[in-house]
Amino acid sequence: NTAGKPIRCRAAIVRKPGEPLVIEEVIVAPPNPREVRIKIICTSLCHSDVTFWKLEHPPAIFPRILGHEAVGVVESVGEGVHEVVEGDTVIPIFLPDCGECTDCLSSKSNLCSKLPFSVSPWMDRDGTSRFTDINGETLYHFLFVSSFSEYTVVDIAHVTKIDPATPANRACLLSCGVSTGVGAALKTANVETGTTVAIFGLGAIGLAVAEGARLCGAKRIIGVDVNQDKFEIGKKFGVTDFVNSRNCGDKTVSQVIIEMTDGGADYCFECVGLTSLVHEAYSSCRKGWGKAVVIGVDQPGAMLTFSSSEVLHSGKSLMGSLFGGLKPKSDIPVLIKRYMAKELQLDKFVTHEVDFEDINKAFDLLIGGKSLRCVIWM
Ligand code: CXF
Ligand code: ZN
Repeated sequence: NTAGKPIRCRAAIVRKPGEPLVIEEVIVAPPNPREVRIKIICTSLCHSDVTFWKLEHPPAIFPRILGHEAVGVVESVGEGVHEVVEGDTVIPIFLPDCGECTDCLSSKSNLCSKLPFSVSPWMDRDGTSRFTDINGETLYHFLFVSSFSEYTVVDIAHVTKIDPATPANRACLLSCGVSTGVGAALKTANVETGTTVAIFGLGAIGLAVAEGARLCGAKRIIGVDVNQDKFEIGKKFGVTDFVNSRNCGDKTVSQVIIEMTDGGADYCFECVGLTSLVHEAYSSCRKGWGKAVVIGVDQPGAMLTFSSSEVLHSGKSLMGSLFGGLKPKSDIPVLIKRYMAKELQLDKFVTHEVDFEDINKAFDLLIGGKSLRCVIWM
């Protein structure tokens, strides 16, 4: 029995920005009150891992254990944890759900105000780390999850219990990217049957928006990308039309979409993280009721510019969507049920699977645009 004792196990550590991860022995402390220690079964690589792996500018947040899309089994729980017990199958999620604050109690928000979301290198509640290397040096956390480790410690507000029958290499996808895209269509935009959707960027998130829009019964799903090959891939996820943004001649993408749809799409999703594309997405929305949803993450401080009249005369909405507007503890089990009922399709997101030793291959595949999701088995 390991409860209450430090655990020595393997973790993939980023020592310097952009350098290959190194698998080392680390010490994982027991969980503090309201924390859970989890044995990771498998994890998958999301673009945010790559973004923070490369992040150079000071202060340097290294050495660090990345990884935030995962599934695991509870090894032990800290004081005051009653929601899960040893042996439960859980998904750690970067977005907290304390269950007590005004936002968590409201069906209209997924932005917990007791533990406001930030990109912190520590545990959420007390700003400390549970990881040290074998020389006693502190290792930083990532997005309150740090799943590139055989064991990790996660605050109970960031833990969702799931059906243990869910295949692990599918469950982990719901921990970040796929949930974000599917949720943005289902929950943030609330796409209606028979409507038209435009998706800017057909990476895993954009394709997950397509999957969500398909589930909602959208009639037309227009994919926008610079890479023509994305149309064939997109078709597997319900994309019906394609705009190659490099091939629009002297027209803007929004002009092309407005012509294709006789006035604009009902819902537009920005899944790249470029303010210029957010503007194009807004312009591509139908006046009167169009909704533009921002999912992509641009550089910190990047600004959006809109003229007063283009907003005033438009009647459109511009919405931000973190984790697809989903409330982790209540909405993720519903997505799992829909997967088990063969409604929500997850299989086609997994293009590659590797063993933990080969974690750097997962980085190469994602950076090279070869993979949607690469599952890493611990
Ligand atoms: C993102 C969400 C926005 C801030 C950075 C991290 N989450 C997961 O990929
Ligand atoms: Zn992510």
